[in-house]
Amino acid sequence: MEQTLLIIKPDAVAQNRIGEILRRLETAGFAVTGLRMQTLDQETAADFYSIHQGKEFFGPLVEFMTSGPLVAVRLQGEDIRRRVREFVGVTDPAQARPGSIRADFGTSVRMNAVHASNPDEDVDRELAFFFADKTSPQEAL
Ligand code: 3AN
Repeated sequence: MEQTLLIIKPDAVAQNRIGEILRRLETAGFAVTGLRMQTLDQETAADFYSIHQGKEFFGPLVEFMTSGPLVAVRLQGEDIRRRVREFVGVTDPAQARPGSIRADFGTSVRMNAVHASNPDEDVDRELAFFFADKTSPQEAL
């Protein structure tokens, strides 16, 4: 079964939105199979976003992602990578679908409340930053 990574970013955590975002994901039918709160150090954040190294927003992005605790959420389901990306809305909250997580809780392109892995990128690599075991509770039963 396909898995993906969603991150509740430091802006959303600081606004006490953890529960609301998890509620929306669960209500939409996405199964949470892993949950971890952590504050990234600069090196780890830079490694996580290494695909953006050299871009003008890279430094501020790393600053922001290390500015406070985040919550990593592992989700599992059929076609989950594409469905979660669709669900959270596009990168810029101002352009995101009304009612989407980014439209409701994001305040700028940088502070856009959540990260959702891009299916065209290495999702397993992203998951490995937060979840050592790849086995979901469902699979272990
Ligand atoms: P997404 O998270 O929607 O896949 P990416 O992968 O293009 O977007 O960008 C990763 C993160 O980098 C975004 N979530 C956002 O926080 C930040 N970012 C992307 N483009 C910009 C930009 N033009 N200005 C500031 N931050 C940006």
